[in-house]
Amino acid sequence: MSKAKQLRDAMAERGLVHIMAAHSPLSAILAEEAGFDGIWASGFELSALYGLPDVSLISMTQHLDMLRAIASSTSLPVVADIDTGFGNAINVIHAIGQYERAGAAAVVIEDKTFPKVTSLIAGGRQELVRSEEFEGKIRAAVAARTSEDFLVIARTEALIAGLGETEALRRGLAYEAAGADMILIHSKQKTPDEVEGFVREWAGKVPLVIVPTAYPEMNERRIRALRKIAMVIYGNHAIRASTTAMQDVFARVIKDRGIQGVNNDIVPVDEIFRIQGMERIKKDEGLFLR
Ligand code: SPV
Ligand code: MG
Repeated sequence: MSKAKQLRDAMAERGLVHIMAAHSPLSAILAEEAGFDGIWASGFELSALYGLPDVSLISMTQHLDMLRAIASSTSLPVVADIDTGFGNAINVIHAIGQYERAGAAAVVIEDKTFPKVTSLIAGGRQELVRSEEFEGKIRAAVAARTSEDFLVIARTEALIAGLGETEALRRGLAYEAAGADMILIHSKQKTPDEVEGFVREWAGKVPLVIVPTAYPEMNERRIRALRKIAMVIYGNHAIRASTTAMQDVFARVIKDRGIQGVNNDIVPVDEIFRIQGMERIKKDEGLFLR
């Protein structure tokens, strides 16, 4: 079964899928082991991995290479964050072919101008393209996919840009009419009110996606109560969790002038061997090295 079909089936069966961000095959493997339904190949996380801000500095090739490595290291479906689609509808057509072949199950395309500015930054320059232009990008993405199961998710940044609920709803419906399989509604309000208001008013037929980073109290119970959300993306928790762990351990090593204090608080090397699949290598050596 294709990963795209797997993702569609998971939503149909469970009603809601939990998608965890990853910036590397290692983080994707850990997300799979923890029990998530899919992986978010996050532009924010990959930018941060390179020590860069998420403002369209990472190239499509860099993101695609990481997505390919992630997709081949996990059995979970991967949802690709392709930002604004790397240009106009022509660039989107090219990107869809590349991402589908690289093993993505879905893409999320957002209606901001290129280069974009990361959504959650205070006072960020948030400019949207005309709705008609973005509808053309969605139509192009739908026309370019080779499998009907491959999901094209349209993300509106209307709330992030301060354009209000009416414009966000209008854009969501226009993107659905253009062929989007789902609508991602993003908000940076500190409480769920803004997104909950949008979801209650949503009259479209396609399900919604949210990224509740700014309003973390929006848990599964609250999401399910709204009935229209089929996917929740945890947008940056892999890079934040690893940053927390590294900051803590690095500071202790410097303070202790050695690694003796942290040794029992971090996973043993054997655990990394397990994740890397060293067991398999030992078996293959026994079988094939002569
Ligand atoms: C990402 O993870 O790259 C996202 C989500 O697009 S956010 O950073 O919240 O915009
Ligand atoms: Mg992003």
